[in-house]
Amino acid sequence: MSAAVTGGRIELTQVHRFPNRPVRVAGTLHWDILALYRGVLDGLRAAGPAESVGIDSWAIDYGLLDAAGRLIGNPVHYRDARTNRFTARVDPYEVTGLQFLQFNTVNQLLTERLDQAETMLLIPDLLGYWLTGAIGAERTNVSTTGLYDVTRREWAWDLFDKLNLPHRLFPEISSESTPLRADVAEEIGYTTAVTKVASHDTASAVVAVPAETGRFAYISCGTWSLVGVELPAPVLTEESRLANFTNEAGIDGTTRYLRNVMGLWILQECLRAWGEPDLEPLLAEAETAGTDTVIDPDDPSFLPPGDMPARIAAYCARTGQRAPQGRAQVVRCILQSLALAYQRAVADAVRLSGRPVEVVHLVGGGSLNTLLCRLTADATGLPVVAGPVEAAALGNALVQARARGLVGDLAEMRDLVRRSAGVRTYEPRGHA
Ligand code: LRH
Repeated sequence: MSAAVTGGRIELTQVHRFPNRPVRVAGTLHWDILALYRGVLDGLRAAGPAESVGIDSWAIDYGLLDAAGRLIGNPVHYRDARTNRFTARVDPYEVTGLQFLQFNTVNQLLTERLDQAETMLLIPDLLGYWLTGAIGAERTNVSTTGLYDVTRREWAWDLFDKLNLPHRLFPEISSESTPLRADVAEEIGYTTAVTKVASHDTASAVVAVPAETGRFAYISCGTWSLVGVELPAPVLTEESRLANFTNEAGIDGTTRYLRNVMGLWILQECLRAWGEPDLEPLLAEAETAGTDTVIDPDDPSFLPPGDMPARIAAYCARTGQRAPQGRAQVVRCILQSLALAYQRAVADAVRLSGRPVEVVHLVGGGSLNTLLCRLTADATGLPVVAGPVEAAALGNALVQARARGLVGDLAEMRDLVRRSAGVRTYEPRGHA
């Protein structure tokens, strides 16, 4: 995406899009990281001379470098089965404040042989290293590893010793901009600098939430749905741990207090299983498809890629419910189940943080799904403000714009989003 700030607005333009297709090799699910890097280079070339570049991606996953700075193997996908054996957390909640997800970075690292590894780089830091040659870790993403001390705002060094993880792996947390390597500049046709943005996509998306006051909840709605509130400090209580809420770092010292809900992944996998039919007609049918069936989107059976319609049917059999009949009912079942999961997460976030909420901002690709937005407004009993769609890209660009003096604090960035991006409000229809 290229972005420009002009005339009190920020405009995004899509310049290049490339697929992200994981690949299973000898039983292990990997990211095709070199294909992604090629996509980045093609995108930078197509964007033409850019004053600055910022990188954000999904969290948690990483590549390992050897002592010569070479990548050791292809990064493994967090949906790979290698972390299935983790059924309880290994990192202390009172230190990391992180929700338990079996695939958290810390757990993934504990499955690896690390003797050849010199450095661990999270995905955006790895791409940044290839572009610039500079090694560093970006804070918002570091906060998703289970190896970050949320109170001290540093790597949790004590924890490395307890878990037998070598200190050398973890690069300094830095926020410096770095110029491109000369050979990369030559390849894309211009030079520029990589600006450190909120490299965790969800953190970037939260920057671009067009909230007017602090009394909002957000749903960053894409493959995952990240549901929560923005706070000045982490909540590390026992109740919060039991509710599996996470305290991820946002920009400017904010805390993203949220829960991961499995999200549109379940729908995406159904579409894949059905041979990628058009979504629009299915959503139209799902409007009136009568089914009361509700799944728990966070059931572990929905995590790995596979035949999702069959897994939904199996879940219904296990929970004594009538499986949805036909595609429209399956879609309806997924969306109403997500809306209920959002309602629970918003209610829990409010209860556990004490932060009152008047509106739910639903940002990301899911904001185009009118049925999901409507069901969410109905389930939460709150107005849902849907949009911007490209929230992560906008948040990424806003932080770059700020580094160049084009916009001020978080409130100003959000003003800019409100002036620039279209949003649509869904009022809740009365509860029965
Ligand atoms: C969303 C996301 C989310 C993480 C998951 C791995 O893209 O970054 O915040 O928990 O991917």
